Amino acid sequence: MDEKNIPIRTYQVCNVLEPSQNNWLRTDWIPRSGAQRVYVEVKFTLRDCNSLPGVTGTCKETFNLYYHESNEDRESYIKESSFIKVDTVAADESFTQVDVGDRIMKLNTEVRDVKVTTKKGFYLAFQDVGACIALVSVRVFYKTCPLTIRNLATFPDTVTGADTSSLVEVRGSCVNRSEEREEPKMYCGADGEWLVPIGGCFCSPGYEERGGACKACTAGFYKARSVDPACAKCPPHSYSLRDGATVCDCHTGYFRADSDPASMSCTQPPSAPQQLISVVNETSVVLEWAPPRRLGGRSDAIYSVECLIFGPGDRSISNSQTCLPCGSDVLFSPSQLGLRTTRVVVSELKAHTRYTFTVHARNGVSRASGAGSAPSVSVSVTTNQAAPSPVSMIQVLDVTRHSLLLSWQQPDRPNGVILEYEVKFYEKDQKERSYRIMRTFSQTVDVTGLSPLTVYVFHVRARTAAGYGDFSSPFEFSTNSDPFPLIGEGVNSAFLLLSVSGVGVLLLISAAAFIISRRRSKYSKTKQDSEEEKHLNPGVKIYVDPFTYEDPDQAIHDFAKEIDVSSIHIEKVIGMGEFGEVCSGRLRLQGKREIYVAIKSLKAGYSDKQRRDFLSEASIMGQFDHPNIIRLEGVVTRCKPLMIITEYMENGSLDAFLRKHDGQFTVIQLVGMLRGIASGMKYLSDMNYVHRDLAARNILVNSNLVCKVSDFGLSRVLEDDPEAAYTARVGHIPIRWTAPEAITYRKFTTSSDVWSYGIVMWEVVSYGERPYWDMNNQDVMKAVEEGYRLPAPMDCPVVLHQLMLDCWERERAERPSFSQILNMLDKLIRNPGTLRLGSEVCVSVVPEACVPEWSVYEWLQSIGLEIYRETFAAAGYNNLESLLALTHQ
Ligand code: ACK
Repeated sequence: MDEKNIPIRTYQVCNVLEPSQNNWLRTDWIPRSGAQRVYVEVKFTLRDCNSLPGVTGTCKETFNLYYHESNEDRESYIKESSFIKVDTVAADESFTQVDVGDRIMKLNTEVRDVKVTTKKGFYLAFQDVGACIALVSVRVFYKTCPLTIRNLATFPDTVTGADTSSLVEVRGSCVNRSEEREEPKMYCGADGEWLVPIGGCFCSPGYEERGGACKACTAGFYKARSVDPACAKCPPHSYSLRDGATVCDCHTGYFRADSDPASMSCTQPPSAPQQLISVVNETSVVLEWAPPRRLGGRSDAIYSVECLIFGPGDRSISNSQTCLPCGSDVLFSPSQLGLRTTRVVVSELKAHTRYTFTVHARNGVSRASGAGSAPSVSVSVTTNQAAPSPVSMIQVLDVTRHSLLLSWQQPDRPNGVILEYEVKFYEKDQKERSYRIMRTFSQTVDVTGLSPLTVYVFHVRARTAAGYGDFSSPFEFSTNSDPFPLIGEGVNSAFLLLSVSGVGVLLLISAAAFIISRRRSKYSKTKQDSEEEKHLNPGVKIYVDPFTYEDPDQAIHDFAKEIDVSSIHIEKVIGMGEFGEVCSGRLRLQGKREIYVAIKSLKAGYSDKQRRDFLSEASIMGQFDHPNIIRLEGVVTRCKPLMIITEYMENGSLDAFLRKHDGQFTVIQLVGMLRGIASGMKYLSDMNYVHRDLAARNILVNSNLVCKVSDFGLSRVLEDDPEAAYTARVGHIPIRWTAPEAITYRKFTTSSDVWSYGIVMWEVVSYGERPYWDMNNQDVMKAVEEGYRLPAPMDCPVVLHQLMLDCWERERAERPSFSQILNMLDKLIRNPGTLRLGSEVCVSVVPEACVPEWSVYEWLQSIGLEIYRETFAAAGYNNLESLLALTHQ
């Protein structure tokens, strides 16, 4: 009968009075159906040996669970020795049979899991060694991560991996009507939970996400690109009649340019420009107009100016005039086509000539509209009489000691018949104080009566009926001085020499100035950097980088005590460090009691650099003095091997220690460890020391569970940490402990140490689990970059996980300081109620922000000491405040 007196069938055995029991019960063959780890849930009842009258030491209160993997589904006999033991199962609740009618029966449920990977199936067996036990039910199951859709990718029902920490990497496939944004990936955790979604899909154009699927945009809506988040209403003057539109069609009379985005309204070509006016200035015309009345809903109207010239037409018809496009010599400023302004200056026109200018307006949809010529407005003008344009070029044809023969071209725009040219010239030295004028009908002039070896300046201008044009720009020529027949040659050689050397000197001066200015700016930057970085705090000790010492031995001398090797007694090797063995032993210094120490030694055959790196750890450690920082006892440098002696930490490194004691500590104890680490880190950060490799493996634990930060070698981040991964940009970095900015651009700060501290918190609460499990470094970096953060470990209070998440803020300025973390942990320790699983508590790193209600009894209960309730009450400890006064004694 069960607890409710309902009959149940059981397998039972109760040979408690007979010694040497070995009774076996075996299941049929169980196919494993692809499972790699199966769970066995056993329900059973067990009699309390003490309640059985007359039993001796032979009575047991446990049974053993075994399994045997096999491909045979009908093995008739399996040897005992072929079974592998899963566990010895004890009851949480045993029962005492008071008497037959009034018994208190307790049903136990125990679950064990076992890896089954080698054969098609397995048998389970139960071994009784003398208990009084009834097996009520056995349920065998395995776990899967159920089919799910994440980021629009479908992930199939996936059987979990073989090990409790294994993650099965699963690639998702994009749901219907979607396309890959970045390869969708997730991990199936051992508990059947999906973890770390990376990448995903976008709904295709014409579709949007609704309820994890891609649904077509309805009529009147559209989606042009897969990256667009959702369907949007058709923009003005457009429509969509069918579902799944990727673009909306334009209403009649409205258009879309090729370059218009689908989100833009449909538009129209512009109407004609308005109010065209012209102002003639001799042979130039200024045209100005107003923009079209209708711009068609666009702002990209441009204008072009068409120019027609009226000329004498067919000579056989009197007075006939033809109209032709203007020649390419007409200038338009700023341009003739593609004008965005409403003003243009047309110059270089012929004098006394009739022109028609037509200004056309177009916009982005003028071509799409298919309309022939663009709407326009025209004006006709006749240019005025105008003087000839200046002569553009004067050449010298012949030179003598007293004459220069010059020639030039007719001006580009004579604007009429040229009646004569006027030549003005003067000696260059004289400037225009005295000049001479010569006039000529031809385009050459022989200028005589000049002085030898003299530079003259010439200007030429033309005259028509409309008067003189402007003078040409100045042209300089020199007369000869025999025996130097060529103009200019030799004249400037001295000057040239001077200039060359002058330029040389100038270059030298500027180069020197440049170098000096660079040096100065670098100096000032260095100065600024160092000032900024150190924000020196008077009275606070600042860590000194031993690598700033020219002589490393001086640094060691300043920060570490030399120990005589005879006072060290090495006992055994406890591990391997980067530089050699790590041993434990004893140290007896004169006048002090003997203490246990750890001894790191530098193996023989080291290089100078190795020696320096090895001793740098001692030079750093020797500067610290804090209960949560590993203490340096001293160094041996006067004889070989070189040694670094530190205090001995009985429990070794924290990660291994926690793995060894999985699940054995209370939350308060774990928080106590974290508090110690935070306190050590606060001390380091106050000293301006950035650790760079904070991880549980670099924390040591002593026999009192006190955690101390260790591993201070400067080179260690780059070399000796087995976790340090090589990345192309940044060298060796322990990726899963390091803040993104430190990975990406080597920005190592106290805030990046805070990030690592968050990872250490996660390691501690999960009893040494590997952060991000067996994901590879690339995936870890990608996931973190995409905002993924480690989930709360099993049984992790919400407050602690929130604190981890705060440490993993992307913006480093948003992360808490070690001092805030320390405050927070202190508060949690003082108010253990906040550490209840999933409790709705105020989560804050700001001191005094939250103080939950919690009784002394609840506190005692949470640490398993509720039996002392009365004792506490009797001693007057009635509220949590009063507990603060408690000492160890
Ligand atoms: O995990 P462990 O036992 O703790 O193995 C490593 C090994 O030496 C190589 O570093 C141990 N170790 C290092 N320093 C100390 C120390 N001060 N006290 C105890 N063990 C230490 C560490």
